[in-house]
Amino acid sequence: MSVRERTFLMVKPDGVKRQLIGNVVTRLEAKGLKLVAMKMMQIAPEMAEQHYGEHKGKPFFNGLIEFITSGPVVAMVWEGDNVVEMVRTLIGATDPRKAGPGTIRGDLAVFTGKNLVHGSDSTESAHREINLFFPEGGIYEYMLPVESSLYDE
Ligand code: D4T
Repeated sequence: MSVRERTFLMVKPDGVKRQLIGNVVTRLEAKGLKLVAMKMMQIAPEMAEQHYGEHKGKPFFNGLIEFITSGPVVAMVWEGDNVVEMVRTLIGATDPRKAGPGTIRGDLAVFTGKNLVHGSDSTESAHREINLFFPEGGIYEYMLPVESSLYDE
C-alpha cells in the first residue's frame, strides 16, 4: 500500500564541505520526490544531543556531536509515497563500505563517521525531526506537473 508522507533529510557538514548538496538533491528530484522545505544552518550542541538522543552513552556519541556541529548542514523535508523508506534506500547503509552501489553513501562516502547524509528511519522519527529542525514551519504545499506521470491517480 502506498501512503503519501514526509521525511527529514540532512546533508551533514562533510557533504556541505565536499560540495555534494546539489548531487544529493538531484538524486532525490530525479527519483520523483518533492522538496517541500530546505535551509542551511549550524546545529547547536543541545539540538544535536536531542537529535541523536538515542545514541547517548555509546562510544561514538561525543565524536558524533562534535562532527555534526562542526559546520553548516542543509536540512530538508521531502514528500512522496512511502518517502521515509524510499529515502533510506537511496541513502544506503550507515557504513558506506557496506552501502550498495547506486546509493548516496555507496557512491560518495567511505567512512561511517562521515557518511554525508541523514534520513529519518521511521514516520515517527520523521515527525519528531521535522518538528525539531523546522519549528517555525515553512513547509510548502505545491503540485509538481509530473505528479500525474509518477503516480497512478
Ligand atoms: P543517521 O542517523 O546519521 O542517518 O545514520 P543512520 O540512521 O544510518 O545510523 P545510526 O542512527 O545508527 O547512526 C547515527 C550516526 O552515528 C554515526 N555512527 C554510527 C558512528 O560514527 N559510529 C558508529 O559506530 C555508528 C553505528 C553515523 C551515523
